[in-house]
Amino acid sequence: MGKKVILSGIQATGNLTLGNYLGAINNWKKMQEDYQCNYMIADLHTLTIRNNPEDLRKNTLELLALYVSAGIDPEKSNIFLQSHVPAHAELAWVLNCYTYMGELSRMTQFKDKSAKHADNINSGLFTYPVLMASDILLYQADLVPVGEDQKQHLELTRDIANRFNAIYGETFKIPDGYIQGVAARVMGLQEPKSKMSKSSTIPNDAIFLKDEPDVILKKFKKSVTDSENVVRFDTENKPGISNLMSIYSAITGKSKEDIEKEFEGKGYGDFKTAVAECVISELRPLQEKYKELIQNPDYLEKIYRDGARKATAISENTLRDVYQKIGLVS
Ligand code: ATP
Ligand code: LTN
Repeated sequence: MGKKVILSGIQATGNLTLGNYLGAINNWKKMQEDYQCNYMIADLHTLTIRNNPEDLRKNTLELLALYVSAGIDPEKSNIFLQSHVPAHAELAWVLNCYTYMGELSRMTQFKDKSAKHADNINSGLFTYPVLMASDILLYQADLVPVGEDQKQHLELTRDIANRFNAIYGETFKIPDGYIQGVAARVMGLQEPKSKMSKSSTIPNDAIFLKDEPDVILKKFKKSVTDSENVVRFDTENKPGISNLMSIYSAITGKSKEDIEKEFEGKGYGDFKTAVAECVISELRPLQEKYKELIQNPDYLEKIYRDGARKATAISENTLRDVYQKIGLVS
């Protein structure tokens, strides 16, 4: 039996955060040895909000460099840009015709993003999950490693695939989510009740992977806590401290109980510094590699060209099967 297949992606909006790293990329890295991995940059999804074209191009290449700096190895994993592989947009059109308005209306990401971009509630934002389903189903993915916030989109993907298979016979593999780790949902440092997000406009709320060490330290020092001054895990009453504990635990591998013991009798100041220091040293090698890679556009181009070739070959097989089954003349 061949290796199981993985597919995941991240939109090319701005800088990656510690949330993207701990919730997604860090898991991607671990899966490269045992799975056939496909990691894309969801540049078509990025169009659902307005972008400056030059920024989009720049963000896309920076994101590619960050994937590789974070340990995604182009020799082991297939790395590509979604827009370079035509089958994604093509299958999305077909699957739009097998997805109900009611289903899409229930998506919480759509509701959140509509509230955030009230002046641009476009139909792409509404059908965003159908394009995501196409990304996954084209590769017959077994597993989709994402953060907690994408769970609802994965459930919709499974519903669409089951519906299609029920009408036309076995066409799509039904994918499972892979939502793992203590940091599947990293919260904002200023607003620890909402997720850390790369498009956040709240100052000091997100740690960006490219933040300098002194900036990281400053952001953790300023992070919102509570007045108890006891390091104890309690997401309801102590969301700030609990979030810092999850970050610390994800990086050091220590359990919540160990962390509580380690900081018994110590104040928040010491704890915040320890969290900042572990994040700084976790990110140091990534940042050094990034500085090198971003100077080497030829190498980045080679990665996405090779990736597009491989991804096109895989995805066209599935698309051809779908077109044939639904009755399009070949
Ligand atoms: P945006 O602010 O542009 O919506 P985002 O930070 O939510 O971006 P996405 O591109 O939507 O990032 O997500 C990329 C991956 O990172 C997904 O797998 C998502 O689940 C994961 N992710 C995003 N934010 C977090 C978070 N705070 N904690 C854990 N995982 C996260
Ligand atoms: N919607 C995802 C990004 C994404 C994705 C995918 C993730 C687009 N296509 C396919 C997994 C599989 C997000 O994280 N916002």
